[in-house]
Amino acid sequence: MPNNKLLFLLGYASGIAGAETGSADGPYVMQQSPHLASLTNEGIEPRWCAMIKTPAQNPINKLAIVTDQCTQLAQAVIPLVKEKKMFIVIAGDHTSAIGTWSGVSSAIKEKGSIGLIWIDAHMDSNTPETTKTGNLHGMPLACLLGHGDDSLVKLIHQSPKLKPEHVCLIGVRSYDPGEADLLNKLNVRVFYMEEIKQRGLDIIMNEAIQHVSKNTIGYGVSIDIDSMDPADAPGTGVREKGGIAANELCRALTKMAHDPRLIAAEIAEFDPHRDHDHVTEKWIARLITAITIGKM
Ligand SMILES: [Mn+2]
Repeated sequence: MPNNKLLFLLGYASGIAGAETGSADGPYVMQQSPHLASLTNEGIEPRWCAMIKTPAQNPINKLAIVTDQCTQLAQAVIPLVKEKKMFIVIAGDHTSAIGTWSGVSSAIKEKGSIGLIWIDAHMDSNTPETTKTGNLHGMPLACLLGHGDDSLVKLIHQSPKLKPEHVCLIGVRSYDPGEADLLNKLNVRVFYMEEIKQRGLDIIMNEAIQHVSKNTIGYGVSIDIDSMDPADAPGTGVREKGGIAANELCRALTKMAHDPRLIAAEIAEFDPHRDHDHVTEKWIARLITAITIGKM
C-alpha cells in the first residue's frame, strides 16, 4: 500500500550472551510471522534490512563474538539514523543494545546526546566485577554508560554512549546489589515495578519521555520482553512475576508514535521456544504497531 508507513527492521539473531540460547531464533520467527506481516493492513510496511547472525562455530570467545555482532549491528544502524528512517531492532539476547545505541549515538554525536528508556524486569547493569552469572546480556546498559569490557564500552567510538542523566529504567523488579549500586552512584532514574503499580504506567511513561528528552536531541526505547508479565508474554528466558500488563505497555508506547523526538526502538529477549500458542509473538506485533503508528 503506497500510503503505509515504512518501517525498517533489523534482526539480531544471537542467544549466546544469555543463559539459554533460544532467543537466537526470535528474529527469524518474527521475520516469518503472519502477525507481523498483517501490519500492512494497519498501515505499516515492514522491511527487513539486516539479519545479524552468530557464527556457527563453537562460541569459545563470547566477548569477541558479541563485539563483532554489535559492531555489525551498529554499522547497519548508522545510515538509517542519518537518513532519519524509523527502525526497530528485533533481538535476540539484549546485548543487541550495545550495537543499536552505539550506532545511534555515533550517527548523531556531532549534533548532541541521545536519551534512552530501558523497559526491563532487570537492570542489565552488571559489570565483569559485579556479575554472578558472567552472562553478557546482564551488562549492556552498564556498557553503554561506560562501564564494562573495553571492547564493548568502546564499540564504534569512544565511550560513554549515554549520559546517566539521559537514561531511565521502567519495570525493574529483580536485580543484583552491585548493579543497583552502580545505577545509584550514577544517579540513573529507576522506575521500579512498585512505583508503576502505585502511580500507573501512563504517568510514569510521560515522566520518562520528559526525562530522556531533557538536553538530548532525541531518544530511543529498548524493551525487554521480560518487562511484561510472564502470564501475558511467556516467551522469554528470564521470567519475573508481577510485570507490566502487555496491553498497558502497548497503551503507554502509543505516546511515542507521533513524537518527532523518537529515533528508534528495540525489542529484545524473545525466545520462541518458551512461547505458548504464539502469544508473545502476537504481543510483539502489537508493540510494534503501538510504537510505529500509535494504535493499540
Ligand atoms: Mn534485558
